[in-house]
Amino acid sequence: MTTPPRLPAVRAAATGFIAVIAALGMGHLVAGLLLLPSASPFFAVGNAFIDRTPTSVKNFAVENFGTNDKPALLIGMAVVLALVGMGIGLTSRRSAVPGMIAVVIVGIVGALAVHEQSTGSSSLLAPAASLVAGVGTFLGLHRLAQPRVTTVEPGADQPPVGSLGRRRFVLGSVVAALGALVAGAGGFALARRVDVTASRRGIGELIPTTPAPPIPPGAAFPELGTPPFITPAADFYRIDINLEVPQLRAEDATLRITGMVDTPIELTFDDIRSMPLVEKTITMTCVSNEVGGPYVSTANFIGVPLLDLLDRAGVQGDAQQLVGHSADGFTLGTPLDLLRATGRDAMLAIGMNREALLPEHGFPMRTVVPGLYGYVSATKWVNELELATYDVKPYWVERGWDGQPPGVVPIKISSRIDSPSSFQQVPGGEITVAGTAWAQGRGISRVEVRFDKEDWRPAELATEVNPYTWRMFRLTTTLAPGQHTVTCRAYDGANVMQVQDRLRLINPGPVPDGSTGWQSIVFTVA
Ligand SMILES: Nc1nc2c(c(=O)[nH]1)N[C@H]1C(S)=C(S)[C@@H](COP(=O)(O)O)O[C@H]1N2
Ligand SMILES: [Mo]
Repeated sequence: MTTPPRLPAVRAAATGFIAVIAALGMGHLVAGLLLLPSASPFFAVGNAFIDRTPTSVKNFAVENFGTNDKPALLIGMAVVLALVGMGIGLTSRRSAVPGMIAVVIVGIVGALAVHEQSTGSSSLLAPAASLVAGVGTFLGLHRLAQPRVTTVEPGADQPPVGSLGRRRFVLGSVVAALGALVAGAGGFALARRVDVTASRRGIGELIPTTPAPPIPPGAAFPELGTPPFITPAADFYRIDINLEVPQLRAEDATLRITGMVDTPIELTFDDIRSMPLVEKTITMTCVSNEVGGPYVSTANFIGVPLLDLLDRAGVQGDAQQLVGHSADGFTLGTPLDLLRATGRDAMLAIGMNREALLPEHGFPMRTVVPGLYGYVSATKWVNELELATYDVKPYWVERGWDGQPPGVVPIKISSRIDSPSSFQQVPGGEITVAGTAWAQGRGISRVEVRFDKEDWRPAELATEVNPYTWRMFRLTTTLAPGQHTVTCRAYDGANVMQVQDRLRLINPGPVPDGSTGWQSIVFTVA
């Protein structure tokens, strides 16, 4: 008995690698067929990873995995999986058994992630198909990868050893890899069958019964570098826990009001759309925004007052928070006292800037509570509003964040220099500093600007729109050529000054705590 020849290392590695891609492609295809993107093992593992981000870096996770682009995580996962695949191949140069066991283990990890991330037992069909594709591809390629031992008569023309075997292996690998890519792409296409675009288009322009007052001229200085007063929906900052934007149709959407209420109610999107719609100009902010950061935007939100909806259901006296449940599995809790303090300004929104919400901002419905950070106020893709005590722990509270007063604070006074930008070289002569300040709920009454170690000077404020919105400022001066530092600080409507001390996101004390500190920019005058 001779032992079978060892597989060449490259073929072994390729075998494992392609088996892994085949498994992922098939999983994605079946998830697409099922219309359950979260059943795709690749996304499920990514989301499970986000869920397990340790406490110390969760703020990092919110900021970086929460924004529009999550390539870092997805690319990192792809690289790790490629290496795992190659490793699996290399353990199986003599026999296919170790690799098969490894493929099955990877498959089980994927299935567990899907089980955790996706509801319904049918979602497990995706990892099951993945496993079958992975094992099948691995065994098939492993067989093709065996070098053929050809006995050649002495003196005869020899084909290069293994050339026939190599051709068959290369062909098999290419077919398997292409199949995997086509399956994966098919999965993406199928998941799009939920035609959100058509559903949004069907809604058309949203005209409020009670429009917001028009934005007065002079409310922003975009020509000087501030953002426009109203942020176009496509530029509105985005923060959420998802790798894939939930794809929901308005036609299928319902909102239930449950928990500590006299009569639970259920409303369809159409029910809500046909109520009198109000429009409010509101500036939203994320608690994870650093000093000078971009997670602040303003829109004309259109919807119905949340408190009107709650009145219909009848909130019981001992309820403490309103817990929003979302189609992505996310939950957040708004303290009822803080919600009530906003009167009829808090809303269940179905539109932004006269259009249906964009999918990434919660289409078809979300909540907006002015004056509070997003993580305690702004449930996107909301499908249930539950009245509860603080015993119910929403998503971030479960992960160690504060969910009730006094830990839940109103948005802190902040100001940001939009122009000049850091290390910008500005022409000599007159220079203008322009920026944005916000303290939703109290409004901004004053902004001061300081150059180098000079005295503070009052900046000119843009016209106030309402206390729930940001307020732009500007100041023009002449400076000597050379390097300068400009600093700004704002005061709220009660004349309270913005806190000077830098509070970074990761710090002792309540978590999360919005950032504080005065922003300084260094620039050069030519
Ligand atoms: N369903 C859902 N809603 C959510 C979140 C989320 O992860 N999932 N994140 C919250 C956070 S932390 C913020 S700051 C706001 C951001 O809303 P935007 O992306 O529309 O700006 O959404 C909130 N609502
Ligand atoms: Mo946030």
